[in-house]
Amino acid sequence: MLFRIGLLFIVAYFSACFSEFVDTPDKTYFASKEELNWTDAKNACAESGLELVSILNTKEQELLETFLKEYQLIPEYRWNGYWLSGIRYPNGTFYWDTTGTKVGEDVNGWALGEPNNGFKREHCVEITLNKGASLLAWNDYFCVEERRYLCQSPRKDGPRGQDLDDYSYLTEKIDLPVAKDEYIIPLDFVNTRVQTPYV
Ligand SMILES: [Ca+2]
Repeated sequence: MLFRIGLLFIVAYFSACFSEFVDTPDKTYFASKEELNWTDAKNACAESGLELVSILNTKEQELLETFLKEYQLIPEYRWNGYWLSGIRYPNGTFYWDTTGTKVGEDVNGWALGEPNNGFKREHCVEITLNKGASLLAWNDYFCVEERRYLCQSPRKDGPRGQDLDDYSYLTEKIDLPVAKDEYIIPLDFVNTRVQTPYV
């Protein structure tokens, strides 16, 4: 009896941990159902014993794309992408937060014209449609925006990144031009997409 109760508890615990992810048999990649800002997404992965996805080489880019295609998780439109672990460090260079390696060192997945650091505030890396095409690509974007996110099982070997002392610079309040309580982001990527106000 105690064994059964213990088993039920364990199942319930892990079900709760992974309930925020799309139910797929994949043991490497996990796609969230919810949308969070980048820092919250990083923490959400960690709370489930996972880490935000980093892409270190062409094979990993292909594996991730295969996962998204296989489970029909490809973004339907440009603004429906996923956070990855890449961030612009205070020194201006992009690193994969989870491995501490430079973004784009062995595989260049940036969309055409990216990273463009719009308003000098696009510090986080997302993977989404490449300017409306069916191809997936990376884009730097505002970390305060809420996105779905991709976690992966922690790497068993390879480089490990160290957490920064302070991630708050990523999600600091952004003062953008305001029009009727809405922000207009005049990026060539989006032209006149209407944003909800940052808070
Ligand atoms: Ca960008």
